[in-house]
Parts: sequence; structure tokens; C-alpha cells
Amino acid sequence: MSETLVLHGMNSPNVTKVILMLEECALDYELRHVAVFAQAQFAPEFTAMNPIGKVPVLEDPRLGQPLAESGAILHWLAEREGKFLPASQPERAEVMQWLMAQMANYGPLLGQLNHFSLVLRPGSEPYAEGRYRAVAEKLYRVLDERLQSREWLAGGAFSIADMAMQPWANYLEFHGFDPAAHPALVEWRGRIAERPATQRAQQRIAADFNPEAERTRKASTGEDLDRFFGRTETVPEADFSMVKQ
Ligand SMILES: N[C@@H](CCC(=O)N[C@@H](CS)C(=O)NCC(=O)O)C(=O)O
Repeated sequence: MSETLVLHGMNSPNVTKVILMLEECALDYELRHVAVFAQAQFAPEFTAMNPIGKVPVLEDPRLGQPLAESGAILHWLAEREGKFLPASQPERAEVMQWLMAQMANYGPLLGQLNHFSLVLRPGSEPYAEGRYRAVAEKLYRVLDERLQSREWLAGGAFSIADMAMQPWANYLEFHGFDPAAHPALVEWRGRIAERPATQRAQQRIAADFNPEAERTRKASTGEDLDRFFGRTETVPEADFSMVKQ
């Protein structure tokens, strides 16, 4: 049986983190591009693998069924290979804490900041922009403060928590925050960027994903974009009366 793993994805942070792990573990894998700007994630073949319609999805012959959710994929690969997840406690639990923090906080909330402050016209959604900017400011600050006293995010060694977090931490400047105010975060990011596996991952992404991603993004229709960004006709006005009841 072929031991080649297949990763369905695109050139985005949640997919990049898995490619970092595949390279760190020197596994044999194929990348298959999913054209999210052309609605390929909603095709029945894809939703049969992940009903939520999001990349990444890993097909691993050793599992025998597709696996979605980048945190679950990183955890599976760490268990499969016995790498990048400490065997003993409390280090193992600490790595899982930061992996979960990335999955539950950094990914979803920085993703919303992308949506509100970068996709929409500036000023068109001031409440959302302000809220997600404040959340992001805290998340980046917490990361910087934590990394001031340790080389790696959790567990005392480079782990799946670092691989999960680094592609999202790369948004710091894009989100308008000052790198000079986050020196420990920037140094840690650099340590990961310099790893040979990270450089190989970037080369694979550039070769196997970027051309098709660029082509399908430019060819996307208004309907494709509405579906991708979840836009609907009605945007309700903010009403805080329920909060005060
Ligand atoms: N919690 C999921 C999130 C995956 C996710 O948001 N994937 C994005 C790309 S990074 C996607 O597939 N977007 C297409 C869509 O939402 O339609 C994970 O970490 O795997």
C-alpha cells in the first residue's frame, strides 16, 4: 500500500501549519489544491471528506478515512510519528493547551479581523473592526509576553503548538501592529522561519499551490466571493438592548 499522504488545501495559514509538520517529519506527501474562490470546498466530493467545507483535509492510508481540522491533523501526525508532542506530563498538556488556544482563539479571531478590517471597506463596520482589533492586540501581546521567557511556545521544546501558531503570527504587520513592540514574538517567528523544514514547506506551497490559487482567485465571480465571505443581503444594525436586560 502506498504510504503517500494527500493534503487537500491552499496557501493559507491553517494549511501551512500542516505542511510544516509534514516536512518536519520528512513524510512523503502530495498537495492537492482546493479552489476555495471557485467554491470547490462546497462540492459533494469535498464535503464528503469535511462537511464543514474547509481546508485542510488529510488523507492518510494509515487512518483509512479523511481527517479535517488542522489541530486534529497535527495531533494525529504527532502521535503517528511520536514527534513534536512531549510524551510526559505536564509538558504534553501544555502543548495541547497552546494548540487549542491557536485553534479556538488565534485562528478564528484573527481570521475575523482579516474579514472585517481588510476585506470590507475601512470604516464600513466600525464596531466589528474595533472589536477584532482589540482582541488581536491582546492575542499578539500575550504571545510576545509568553515568548520573552522561553524559546518555544509550550512544553520546553519546538512542538506542534509552534507550528500551529507561527503562520498566524505572520499576520502581525499585515494587521497593522508594530513588530518593534513585539520583539520576542518576532524572534521566535524568525527561529521557525529559518528551519530547513519551514523553507522546504514554503517551496512546496509556492510550487504546488500558488499558481492555481492566484489563477482561481482572479477568475472568481461576485457570486463566488459572496459565498466565500458568507455575505447575505441583510446586515442587521447593532442593538445592545438584550445585553442590558
Ligand atoms: N478550524 C479549521 C479552519 C479551516 C479554515 O478556516 N480553512 C479556510 C482556509 S484557511 C477555508 O477552508 N476557507 C474556505 C471557506 O471557509 O469556505 C482548521 O483549523 O482546519
